[in-house]
Order: sequence, then C-alpha cells, then structure tokens
Amino acid sequence: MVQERTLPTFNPATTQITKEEGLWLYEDMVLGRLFEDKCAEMYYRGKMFGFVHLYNGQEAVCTGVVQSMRPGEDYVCSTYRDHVHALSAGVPAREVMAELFGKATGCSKGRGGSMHMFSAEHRLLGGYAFVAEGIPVAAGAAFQSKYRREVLGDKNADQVTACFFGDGAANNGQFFETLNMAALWKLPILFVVENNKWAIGMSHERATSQPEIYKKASAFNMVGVEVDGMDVLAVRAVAQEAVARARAGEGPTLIEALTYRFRGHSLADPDEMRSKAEKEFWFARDPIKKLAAYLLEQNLANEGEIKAIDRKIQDVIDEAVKFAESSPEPDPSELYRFVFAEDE
Ligand SMILES: Cc1ncc(C[n+]2csc(CCOP(=O)(O)OP(=O)(O)O)c2C)c(N)n1
Ligand SMILES: [Mg+2]
Repeated sequence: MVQERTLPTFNPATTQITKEEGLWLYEDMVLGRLFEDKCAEMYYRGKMFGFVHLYNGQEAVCTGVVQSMRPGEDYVCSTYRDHVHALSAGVPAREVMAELFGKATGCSKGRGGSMHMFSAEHRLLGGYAFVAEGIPVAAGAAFQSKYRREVLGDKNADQVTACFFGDGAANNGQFFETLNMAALWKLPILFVVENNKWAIGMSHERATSQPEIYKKASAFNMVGVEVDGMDVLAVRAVAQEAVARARAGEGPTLIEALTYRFRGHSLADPDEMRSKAEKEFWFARDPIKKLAAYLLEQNLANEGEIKAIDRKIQDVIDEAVKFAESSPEPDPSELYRFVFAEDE
C-alpha cells in the first residue's frame, strides 16, 4: 500500500478553455512525450553521449506554465531535464534533437548536449547540470525586466520568467537565497517546483523536514500554491494567476506541482528504487490521456482530431531525427567560437 500525498482537487468547470486552446495544450504535451520517446530510442542506438534525463510524465507542468506565458517573449529557465521546456518555449524539435546528437545545427551549436539547451531567440535561459544552478539565473532575468521597466522607463519590458526545478533542488541553498531576494524586490517570476517525489534515488519525504514545498513561500512573504501536476488545466489555472500577479508588479509565486517521472532518473538508471505500486498510482494519472479524455467528454475534440495531432507530431519528430543525422559535426577549427556572446 503506497501512501501518496493527496493531490489538490481542481474543478475544470471553473476554467475557460476554447477548442483551439485545448488542442494546442494537447499538441504541446504530445510533442514533449513523443520527442522523449524518440530520444530514448536514439540514445540506446548510440546516437548521443553523456547523461540524458527524460521528462515523460511531467508534461502537464511545462505545458500548463509555458503556454500561460508568451513563449518567445517571456523567459524560461530549466534544469538538466530540459528538452521539453525548450520545445514548449518554441525551440524547433530539429534543433533540440541536433543538439542531442552534438551537431553544429543544434540550438547550442552542438557544444552543450542534453543538459545545456539554450536559445537566446526563444528566451530559453538554459539547461543546467548543477542542481538549483538555474534559480539565481532566472532571478537575474526577472530583475532585468523589472529594472528596464521601472528604472529605464521601457514600457515594453513586462516579461515574466518561469523558473523550473525539482524537489531536490528545493533543498539547495540557492533556492532560499533567491526566493528571499525575489520576494524582497517583487520580481516578475514563477518558481515552479516539479515535485516528482525523487531526487535520483533519494525520496523527497526522507530528505526534507517540510515536504510540502509550497509552504516555504510564507517564510518569504510570498504566495505559495500546490497544484496537481498531472492535470494541465489545473496547472494552467494556477500559472495564469501567477503570471498576472507578476506582470502587475505584485511579485513572485512559488508553485509546487505534484508530478511523477515515468522513467528512471536518467537513461543510465535501471529504475529499481521505486515500487511497482507507486508507479502504477502515477501511471494511471497520465496527463496526456487525462486531457484527451476531457476534450472528448466536453466535445472540444473528436477521436479523429486527436489522432491527427499524434500523427502530425510523429512526423515532426521523424523529420527532427533526419535533420540531426544529416547535420554536420561542429568543425574542430571552431573550438573557441561561441565562448563569448558577441560571436553569434
Ligand atoms: C549541486 C549538485 N549536486 C548534486 C548533483 C547530482 N544530482 C544530479 S540530479 C540530482 C537529483 C535532483 O533531483 P530533483 O531536483 O528532484 O530533480 P529531478 O531529477 O527529480 O527532476 C542530483 C543530486 C548535481 N548535479 N548538482
Ligand atoms: Mg525530483
């Protein structure tokens, strides 16, 4: 018998969603899922090297938050589990796949690989290999929006930053220091903890004196909310409120999304630590199936429309692999390029 934390309930009748929006959320989540499945396949075929951390199961968190922002204009900051955050932020799948293959056409020009997706164009502030490393970077991005708007008088500088990180990262000192500054300066930022219950093989309950992370917000006089991270509509509702708060100059929000990764920590992890019962509890809450069922039930989509999206995305992924395979390796003569920002 697994003891799972009670997921907060969400009544979808309290939210407004059009057919177009519903299908877009579905498409974005399917893109994340099918991309990661293909990534696993390519990894086991020896097409990429180093650690690769997949996002399967957590799609509703990324989609619910990023699609409540203005992708390409607002900032997104990720972790080493970053492929899907990059995709939702608008980085083309072919550029993410090429980066995984270490090719010159990758979004980090083949220099970064799985844990270092970056795109200035799409305002993706990066994947970060060190746990919690992105948190202060995201606060810096939020600070510059506020500074440009309030000090330099740039009325267009109303960008919001979403900062994603894990439950394990929320025990790192950078989390506490950054939340303090962000609340003090009322920075336009969403701190999104993807609580998937595990930090590699360390259970969150075992590592954390107060496992309800959202409650830590009150220590900084910040709004803290928990949300069912397997329900994209619930995440979206919470994110929309937090984005509105940030844009209105009312400061940050700490969102704790309760979620689960459907695969091991990385593709090198045999995933033997987690119990079958626990996995089954969460597999039954697959966010993609949940949204599809909702769209059908509400007559916002029919089976044919759902299947058409699945097929369309599969084509996008297949094309991404072809592009990555046929792209050139970075030229060794360019080893020292792209070290400084001025060399674009
Ligand atoms: C500063 C630092 N310490 C330790 C590690 C090794 N490490 C890599 S991932 C990880 C677990 C982090 O778990 P969590 O923040 O919950 O994210 P998740 O992997 O569950 O998405 C650890 C300890 C690291 N990368 N950086
Ligand atoms: Mg975790």
